[in-house]
Amino acid sequence: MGGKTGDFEAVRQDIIKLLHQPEYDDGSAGPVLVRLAWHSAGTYDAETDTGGSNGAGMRYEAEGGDPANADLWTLAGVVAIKEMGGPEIPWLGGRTDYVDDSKLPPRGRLPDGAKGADHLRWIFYRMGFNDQEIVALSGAHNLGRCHSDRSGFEGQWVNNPTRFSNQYFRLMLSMQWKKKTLKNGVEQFVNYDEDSGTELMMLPTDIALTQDKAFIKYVELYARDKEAFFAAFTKVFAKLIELGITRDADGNITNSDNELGGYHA
Ligand code: CCH
Repeated sequence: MGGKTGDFEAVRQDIIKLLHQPEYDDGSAGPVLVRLAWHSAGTYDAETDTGGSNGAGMRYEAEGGDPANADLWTLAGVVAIKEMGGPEIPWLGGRTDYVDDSKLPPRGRLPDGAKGADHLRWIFYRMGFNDQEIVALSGAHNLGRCHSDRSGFEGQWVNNPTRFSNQYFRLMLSMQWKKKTLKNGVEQFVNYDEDSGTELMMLPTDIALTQDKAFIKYVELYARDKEAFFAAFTKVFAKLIELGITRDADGNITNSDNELGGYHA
């Protein structure tokens, strides 16, 4: 990818074009791209300064070796969020596709949806997030769905999973969530709405946000105040995709072998 700002505008436009996928899930590649951005960044460990989106280390886990680069994954996430009605998240380029082997994160750094509040804290504190930020980030589950052939969980969190909003928090509080064991033995929470005939779901980690004194304060805030959620999500997603990256005043990344330098988009 070239170094000029204009190049990223062209890339943004290309990403927008590929979002519309009539044959895929709910007609959009947006949610899965947001998850891609999160997984590329969410391996970060502040203590050892390993993982994170810089270096595109995720290539090494991907079967078939997808050579897409680290900037593209994070940019696709922010473009998808905006196109789905979400906030405009500040984004800077300059990540490299080079990663020192010793900086590759071990497996198991991403959260397990079957667990509870302690696990969420263990995972997200490691990246340097606090309780408020954990709840704000979880709001991404307003988008997309679970696929039993990928995670074992099944279904979507909200009725319109390609529209970014605070509906996930609203439903979390307003509906009765019942534990359900799927055919594959996986446990999740569901709400069946007789009027619409639809079943919505929550992961055990989502429900854990309502069962913890510190977390539920923020769930309540974001459920009643969409603007507060959008502002918090903007800040925390921007932080997520910059984990492990330090920049100089011009936005150039200073802590990686980065011949191209950084650029603002
Ligand atoms: Fe997530 N997520 N996520 N998630 N996630 C899944 C799907 C999406 C957890 C587990 C799962 C974040 C945090 C967590 C998205 C964004 C974010 C699935 C279903 C599981 C399981 C995967 C499948 O079967 O396809 C857990 C646990 C946590 C703990 O906090 C964060 C943070 C973000 C982004 C900021 C998005 C988007 C999806 C939908 C993907 C799709 O394919 O539609």
